[in-house]
Amino acid sequence: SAQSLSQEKVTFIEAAIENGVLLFGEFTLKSGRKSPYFFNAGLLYTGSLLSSTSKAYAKILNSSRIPEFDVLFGPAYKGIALAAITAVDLSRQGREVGFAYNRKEKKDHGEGGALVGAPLKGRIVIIDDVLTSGKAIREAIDIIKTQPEAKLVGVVQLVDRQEKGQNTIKSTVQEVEEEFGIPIEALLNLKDIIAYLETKGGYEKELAAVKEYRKNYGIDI
Ligand code: OMP
Repeated sequence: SAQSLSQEKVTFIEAAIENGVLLFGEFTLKSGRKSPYFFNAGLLYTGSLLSSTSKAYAKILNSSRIPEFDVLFGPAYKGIALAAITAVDLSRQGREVGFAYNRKEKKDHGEGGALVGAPLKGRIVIIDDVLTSGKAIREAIDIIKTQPEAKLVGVVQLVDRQEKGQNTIKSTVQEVEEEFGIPIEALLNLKDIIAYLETKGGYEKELAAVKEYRKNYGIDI
């Protein structure tokens, strides 16, 4: 309900709309789904937007929703910056964790290898941008799985679009949580975005389109 939307979330959603990070229109998603809204984390490009984003990630990582961990892993490309800023924020609060990411391209000189940063050892948390069908997060999990000394303990997304997964009628979150035995948390979800639009008013057309989309691809929430 609208009442469950914190002032923090309202501020973040408003900043996202103002800066074109959260857009309404017609978008074709990676999964092929045609969506009336899109969240582009690549447009979080000012210091203040990055700062509020890292603070929100850090808050979830410091909560009991995510277990203790050693390394934050940010999948290329958007996850890299998100994990980096969050590691900085945690450090400023006196909590030291490693930061690691992957390259998309293989490199045959210099430091070599597809992984950069902290060794992928110990308990790993993945930080990423948006969760739709789960393809992107599964690719990131596959990278962690190639590391024998790494144990994935959680995932934090910027936005959970609360959609159906790839193969079942379950939600993506349910599917991936069950398959890998880990919690998946998000700073924002579709329910928050809908609650915001309802509270704010003036978004009747967008709300109708988003609700129609949710009928096709959403999960019961
Ligand atoms: P799935 O791989 O289907 O879960 O889609 C998630 C990825 O799609 C994200 O990593 C984004 O790159 C991209 N995406 C967005 O950035 N914002 C959206 O609102 C929707 C998508 C998307 O294509 O589903």
